[in-house]
Amino acid sequence: MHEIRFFEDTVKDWFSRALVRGSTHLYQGQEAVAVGVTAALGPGDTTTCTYRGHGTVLAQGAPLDRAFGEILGKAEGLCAGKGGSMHLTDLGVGALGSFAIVGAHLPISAGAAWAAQVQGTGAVSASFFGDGAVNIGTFHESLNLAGVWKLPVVFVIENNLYGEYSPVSTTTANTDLAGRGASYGMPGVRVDGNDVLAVREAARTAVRRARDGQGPTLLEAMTYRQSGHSRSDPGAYRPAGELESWLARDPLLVAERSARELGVSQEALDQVRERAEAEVAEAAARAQAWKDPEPDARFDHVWMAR
Ligand SMILES: Cc1ncc(C[n+]2csc(CCOP(=O)(O)OP(=O)(O)O)c2C)c(N)n1
Ligand SMILES: [Mg+2]
Repeated sequence: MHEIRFFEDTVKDWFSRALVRGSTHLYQGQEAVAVGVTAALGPGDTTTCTYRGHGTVLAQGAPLDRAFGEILGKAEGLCAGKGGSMHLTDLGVGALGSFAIVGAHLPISAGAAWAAQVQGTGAVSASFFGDGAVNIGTFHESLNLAGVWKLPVVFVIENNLYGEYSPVSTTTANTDLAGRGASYGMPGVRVDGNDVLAVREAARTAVRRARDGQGPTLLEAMTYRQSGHSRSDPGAYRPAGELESWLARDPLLVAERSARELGVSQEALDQVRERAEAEVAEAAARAQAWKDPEPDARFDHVWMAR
């Protein structure tokens, strides 16, 4: 979680200094969701996520330097520098992709789960998406098919209370999003998305269910993005005091509190944070030192109709 936080702080700094063009969607505040769910996954399991996906892909195990390299457009980046911030992908660790089209990846996770079911691999697929995706057609189609075919998939709503600048209640008539699981014959579970141990526990139950052939689960993780929607959004639409109340429940603070209660010393916790900070700084420096791709490389991996 510290690695993701330092990674995102670095990305925010790069974009605000115009070292990277375009936009980025940061994950500070939501780290416990990616880390808690992926902690319940094992080798061979897969994930898909959104354009707010740096945290998920890193939690799956993608290397810090190649993720930075991708954002910087370097040839050593995870996608040879051609995907950028919104499209981090690392098939080697089972991160099947980050998708900028809201809801586009739910059918892909259902498909990965179907492949696992047909091939009998025992693999589970987890799909991370925002509260904004629950009113997209693919949400209904994917959950329904997964329910009917009992696919080994965990659908994870990262409910951060906003879709772009709109509070959930202004776009969704029934804000009990977990409750929608009932419509598709699967359990719907709401969990504190800022408590990594609670998320891991809920995810373990869902993953076990999926692996046992009992089918999918809909998890709704209640969380908050501490930055605006994207680079250019200062988040001025948020009511006074809202950010502060969520910062008081920052997932890193919650995790440290849990660790202390379990007997971990403050010194050990400080070491974890310091090591993460140093690893992220080294990876960032390594990625910045990589050369830009050769101009001719722009035609590699591109399919052109003639
Ligand atoms: C199909 C589609 N419609 C609209 C958009 C524009 N858009 C980009 S992000 C976003 C908000 C999505 O909010 P949510 O799903 O809650 O995810 P969050 O950004 O909060 O993580 C919208 C509407 C899009 N990318 N794709
Ligand atoms: Mg949202």
